[in-house]
Amino acid sequence: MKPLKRLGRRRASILSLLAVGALAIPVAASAVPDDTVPAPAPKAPRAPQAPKTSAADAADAAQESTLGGQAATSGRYFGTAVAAGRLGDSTYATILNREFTSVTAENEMKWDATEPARGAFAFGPADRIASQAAARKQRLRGHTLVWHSQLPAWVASIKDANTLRGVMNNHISTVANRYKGKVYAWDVVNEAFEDGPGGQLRPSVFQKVLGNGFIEQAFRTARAADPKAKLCYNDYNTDDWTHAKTQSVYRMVRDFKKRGVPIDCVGFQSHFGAEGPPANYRTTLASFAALGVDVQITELDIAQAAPTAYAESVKACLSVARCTGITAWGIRDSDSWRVKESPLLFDGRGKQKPAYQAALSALGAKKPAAGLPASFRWTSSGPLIGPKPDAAHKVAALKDPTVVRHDGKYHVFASTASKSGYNLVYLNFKDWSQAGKATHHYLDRTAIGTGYRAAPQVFYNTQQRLWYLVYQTGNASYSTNPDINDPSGWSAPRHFYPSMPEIIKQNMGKGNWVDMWVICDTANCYQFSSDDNGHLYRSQTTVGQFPKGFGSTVIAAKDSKFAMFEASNVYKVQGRNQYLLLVEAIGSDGRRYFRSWTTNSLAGSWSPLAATEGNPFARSNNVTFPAGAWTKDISHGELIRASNDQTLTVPACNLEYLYQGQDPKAGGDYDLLPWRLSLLKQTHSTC
Ligand code: 9MR
Repeated sequence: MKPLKRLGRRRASILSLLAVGALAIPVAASAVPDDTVPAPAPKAPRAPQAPKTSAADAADAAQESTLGGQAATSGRYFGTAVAAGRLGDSTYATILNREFTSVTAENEMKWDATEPARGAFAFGPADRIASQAAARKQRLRGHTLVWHSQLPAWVASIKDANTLRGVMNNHISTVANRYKGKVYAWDVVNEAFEDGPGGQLRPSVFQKVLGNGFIEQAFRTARAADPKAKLCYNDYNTDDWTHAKTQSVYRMVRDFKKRGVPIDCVGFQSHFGAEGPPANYRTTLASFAALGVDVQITELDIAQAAPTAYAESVKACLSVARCTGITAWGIRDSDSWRVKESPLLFDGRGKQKPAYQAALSALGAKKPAAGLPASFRWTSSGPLIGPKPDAAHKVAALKDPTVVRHDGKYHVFASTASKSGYNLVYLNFKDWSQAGKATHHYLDRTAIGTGYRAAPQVFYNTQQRLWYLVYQTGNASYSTNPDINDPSGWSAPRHFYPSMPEIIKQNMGKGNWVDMWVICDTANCYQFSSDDNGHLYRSQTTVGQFPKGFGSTVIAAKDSKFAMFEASNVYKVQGRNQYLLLVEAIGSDGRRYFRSWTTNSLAGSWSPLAATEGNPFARSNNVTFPAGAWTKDISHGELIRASNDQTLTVPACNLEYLYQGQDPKAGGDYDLLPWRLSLLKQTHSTC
């Protein structure tokens, strides 16, 4: 918004342009206010700077969560089975180290691997897994000490109970001792129960030779060998609460707890078909947990990796406080023992599958915040706020609004235009339907005072706990107020700059220094301003020094005079490492509209977003007027923000823009043009 005192100079410059015939669009001269002067025939406005997106992409990627990271937010781990032979595969290792916070040796700690011949222990591959896990600070689940499968023939053929007991205890002690302090939980006994309706123990060599007590024996031996490791019973087909096998395991655990047999956890392998977990899966997990043991999903894989089935499995664990973690049984489909069923979270090339996203969001990950669209469409209200003249304020127009929502109310500050000059007005209201009824508080009655004040910007400085009103007085000025509801609380104007920065003087030509705008990131506060001559200026100070110290003024963006005219807004886009710049331009039809750019850094260069007349941020050609096209100008205004602080954060979706428009037929004295405030609402928002 131009300062009144420069009006004569600006009008002169426009008239001189008209005189040399530089302007092609015919508009009745007497009806043309200088704010709607036609611009040169449209050239596609130039981008101020070359596009730059890679830094944003990287920053967004860094914010993305991982399975392990997301599980950790609820104190859980998310693990995977690993194969020692694959640790050298870089795709595999990259995913392993990025996503998982626990590992289980898929085969390397089993009996056939660790004691292939009696007393001849071999730990090479298991040690590699253990040391890599330690180096990466991943938990290690020990799998498994006593299992009928992958059992060397020399054990399976033992017939003598004392011999087998000795062999079993020695195996447990030796292996558990080897990984003492490294293994967080051991599957002490694996798959001891039969499937089917009987629910009895499987006739393994251990059961046949040692009797049913072998399980208790194994747990007691394991506890003695590594008293700090959690000791688990692990099985499959124990997910459905009604199954005989589930009930048998449940009775065993209940009995162990009752008699003090050392058991700390129960593992549910959870090798599911495409239908995923049974409906009563949560009941199963919760019922075991209620016995006083931790429960864990230990070998999760699901035929065809149905995303909902993965989500259900994850949510079931999350619903049980003592479900302490989830392990997927492998990383890529090509690593799986069920390779033909593609049951895992990553495809053979290591790409995340839909099941991955489903698991991640079931763990509570928020979807990456949506970004701004590349084009905009709006619907406009009719005029909502117009002047309320009183005896001392013969106001002809309300202009240049700034708005925040605080304490359940919109607080709007605007310029008042009248024959006697510009000043400021404040009003608040609960919703837009009441905006027209709100009381207008004229701020020239406060310490802000009379004289030229215009184009306000309001925000709350969270460090100083003060509201700031930034506005133009010829210099860039501000007032502060501890309570936005109290119009009389504003302090007298203070200047940000001792005088107009040199670079502005040099580039402003016949323009005006207008529309000061402050926005801060975590380190610095920046002040943007326009010159009605194609330049966007930027000064900076530190957050700590603000409001003092604005300097190092540079041209942040430039274009031709009318393509980058005035009324710039700069915002942070919520949830993104992105900033949005809006600048008011004068179109080929002589009407006001907004162009937009984005950047990743407030001190960086700006890339066009919707920045042409054909694809504008907001212009009469992308706005519908259900209540009648009351204006052709979409002029100086403000986005409705997501927060009121100095970061000037706006949502990426469902944007609303409070702007000034005017009756297209209006004309005459510029200061008496009938500007009114109206609201644009974004349509076709993608989120
Ligand atoms: O995934 C393991 C596979 O590589 C082995 O060939 C197989 C041998 O029995 O064991 C697989 O893992 C099993 C796990 O140790 C216990 N629960 C069932 C798993 C899938 O068979």
